[in-house]
Amino acid sequence: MSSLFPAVAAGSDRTALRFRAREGEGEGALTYGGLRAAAGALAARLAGAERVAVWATPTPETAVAVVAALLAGVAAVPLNPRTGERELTHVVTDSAPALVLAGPDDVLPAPLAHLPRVDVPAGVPAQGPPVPLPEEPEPRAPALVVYTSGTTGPPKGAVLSRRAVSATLDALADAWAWTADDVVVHALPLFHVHGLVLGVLGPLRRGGAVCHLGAFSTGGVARELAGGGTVLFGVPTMYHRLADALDGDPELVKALAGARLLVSGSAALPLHDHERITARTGRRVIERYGMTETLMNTSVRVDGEPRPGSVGLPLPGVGLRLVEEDGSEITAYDGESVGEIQVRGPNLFTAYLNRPDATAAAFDGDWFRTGDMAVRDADGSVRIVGRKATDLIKSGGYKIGAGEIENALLEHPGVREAAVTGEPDQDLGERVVAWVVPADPHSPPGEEELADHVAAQLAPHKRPRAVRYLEALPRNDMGKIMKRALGV
Ligand code: MCA
Ligand code: AMP
Repeated sequence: MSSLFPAVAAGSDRTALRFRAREGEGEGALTYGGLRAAAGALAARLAGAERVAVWATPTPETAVAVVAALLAGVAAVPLNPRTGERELTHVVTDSAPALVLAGPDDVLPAPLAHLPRVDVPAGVPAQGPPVPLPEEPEPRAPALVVYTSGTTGPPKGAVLSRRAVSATLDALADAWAWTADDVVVHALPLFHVHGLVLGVLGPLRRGGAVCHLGAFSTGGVARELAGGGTVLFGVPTMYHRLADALDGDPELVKALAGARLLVSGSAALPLHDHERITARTGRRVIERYGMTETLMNTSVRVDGEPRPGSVGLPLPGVGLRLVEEDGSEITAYDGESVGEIQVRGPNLFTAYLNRPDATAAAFDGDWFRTGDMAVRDADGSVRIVGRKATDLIKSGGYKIGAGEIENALLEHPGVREAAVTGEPDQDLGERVVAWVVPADPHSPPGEEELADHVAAQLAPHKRPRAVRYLEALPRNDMGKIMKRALGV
């Protein structure tokens, strides 16, 4: 029978997880044997639940909690521990978890107060004889529910099956020659696909190791890559900061030059940053392209041509087509004809939880409409040139819907009207900008007050980085806000 994590089931003395934030406390690392013992014991307490929430701090407890849920055949719903009141309430109401898994020292906020809490013990459990692991459910059973923003309304929960997780990780292993000898270094949050599925479940499926930095720093990346890390995962903002730091930091240059693989994803890595990194380290950054709903679709291959600016070829098992506005398929690989990327394959999500309407609207038959616009080059590789919806903002690699921020701003008593746009930002790719008509023009709410309001209701990464005050929003004859007149 197929197993999601053969190396966990086998247990061994090899290192599985290392979390640098716990350095010095002796609790930051787990072997496969330790992970089997910790997650196996916890799995026994989750049996029978449909879904469990995981307070997804960047700690080994989060990894143990998610692996325990997967061993138990229970879907895990990772929660951003910085989520504000309104968004957290939505996520727990929508996903209705049976309980919440958290670290013993975590303080959980009010929207979780009604849920039974199960603490994930910190540290390595005393190891007796291996606990028997439950039978694995069938591959189509849900593994994770990951919340992702749309253009309007609150985030939707993408239900990801066990098969989708294993298919995407095995396809990446093929493209990247990813093995049990790899040590993946990263500092990504563990409540999204990039950090959790690729960055934690990926190394565990291979039987290799993950080293999590706790928080991103160029020094931390240099230290871990010099100290045995082989692969770096990051969003473009992280690579931009690494490129900035290279000039004055020979240790960092050496560390990046010595890595087996540097992988960027979640948003486009600007050519300028590709070039700066390659010029100083001799190494090329590989881009892969995915989505919460689809997991990974394409990647530049480690054994292929280096292609800065391209997200590479469809991964094994992934069907990809470009479709024009009128629904016709673009067959030319001419590097010029732009169409929407549509994908199908075992990597796709099953549905949006409780949202059959949104699920149906997202598909054309079995093809998922990504909303990303691209061209294909002569060799079939994909270059992303833009996005269909201007109301989706990618900031620091996080997807943010303009509508959810507008709704939060409108709840502030000092705001009469609001529109939110994304503007180019060298560090973040795009920054969130709020255009606000104050209720009282003589005492408009301050920028910081509005940023704090959004951070407290939704999440800190969704806060506006700039607020612009207007007397009225530009509207067309139908009363619709004309965002293009706001400089979008
Ligand atoms: C500032 N802060 C605030 C406020 N202002 N907190 C509350 N209220 C405020 N008003 C705090 C923040 O919480 C944070 O705390 C600190 O100030 C800095 O915040 P921020 O500026 O947001 O962070 P940053 O340094 O700019 O972060 C850059 C980053 C981050 C590290 C690159 O954006 C990041 O981790 N991005 C990864 C996104 C990601 O994983 N996306 C994957 C989804 P403190 O300093 O304590 O932290 S996409 C995906 O999964 C698909 C499948 C794919 O393709 O990968
Ligand atoms: P999310 O739903 O948060 O997982 O974000 C998915 C979106 O991130 C995709 O639809 C793309 O717009 C974007 N994305 C991910 N990887 C890349 C990449 N390598 N280049 C450009 N855009 C990317």
